[in-house]
Amino acid sequence: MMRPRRKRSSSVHQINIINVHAVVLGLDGVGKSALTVRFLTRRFIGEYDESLEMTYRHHITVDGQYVALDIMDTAGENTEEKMEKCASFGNLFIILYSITDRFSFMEAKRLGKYIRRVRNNECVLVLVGTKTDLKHQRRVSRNDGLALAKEMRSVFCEISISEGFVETNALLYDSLRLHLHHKREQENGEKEKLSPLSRMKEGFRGIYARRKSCSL
Ligand SMILES: Nc1nc2c(ncn2[C@@H]2O[C@H](COP(=O)(O)OP(=O)(O)OP(=O)(O)O)[C@@H](O)[C@H]2O)c(=O)[nH]1
Ligand SMILES: [Mg+2]
Repeated sequence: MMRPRRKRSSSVHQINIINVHAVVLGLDGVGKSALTVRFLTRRFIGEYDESLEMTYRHHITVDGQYVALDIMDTAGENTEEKMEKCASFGNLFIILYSITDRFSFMEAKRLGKYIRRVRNNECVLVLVGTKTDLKHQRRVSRNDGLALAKEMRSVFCEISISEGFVETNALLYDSLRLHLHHKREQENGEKEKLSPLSRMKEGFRGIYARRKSCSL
């Protein structure tokens, strides 16, 4: 005898997954592929045969939140066309320079400014100085890095991808945490804009503004 079908309960547990599109940017040789591979496999691989652009999908849990991370390891010259594509794909941008290479720092500045101009506040920027193990070849000071991060409204850290497994891993988690926090803030901002309370607040602001202008 066939069993009667059970009605689906409306309280079926749904897993909430957030999609994150991360883009790793920077001049040739700063460690974009090394960082991406570290994120994905926890290993450091010294050399990569080709300078190919690759996007990987990785599932990860951050503070109990499921995240489907698409991470784009960019390669080649940072042309206007490529930058446009990256800017529209990503919502989390990890911009690398090598602390041993002043030129790569200037490129990081150009890339960061471009992303901020195109995406304004819709995204999170993370500025990363790599190769801190090469202390004696340092050409970019930590203060320069901090100042640039401030200018492009990003967070900042310096790491060695080759030696610092823990710090590289922490960078990934902290970047995702920051992204989730930013997303929540933006959503709350949107909600507040639409809520009756915020409309009331707008009303009050209008009254105060008018009063102020009257008293002038
Ligand atoms: N000492 C040291 N070497 C590193 C570090 N990160 C990457 N490298 C080396 O730097 C070189 C370039 O690293 P990649 O990861 O290929 O750099 P990339 O930015 O992907 O370069 P392109 O794909 O050519 O744009 C490789 O020889 C890496 O082994 C680091 O933290 N310390
Ligand atoms: Mg590469």
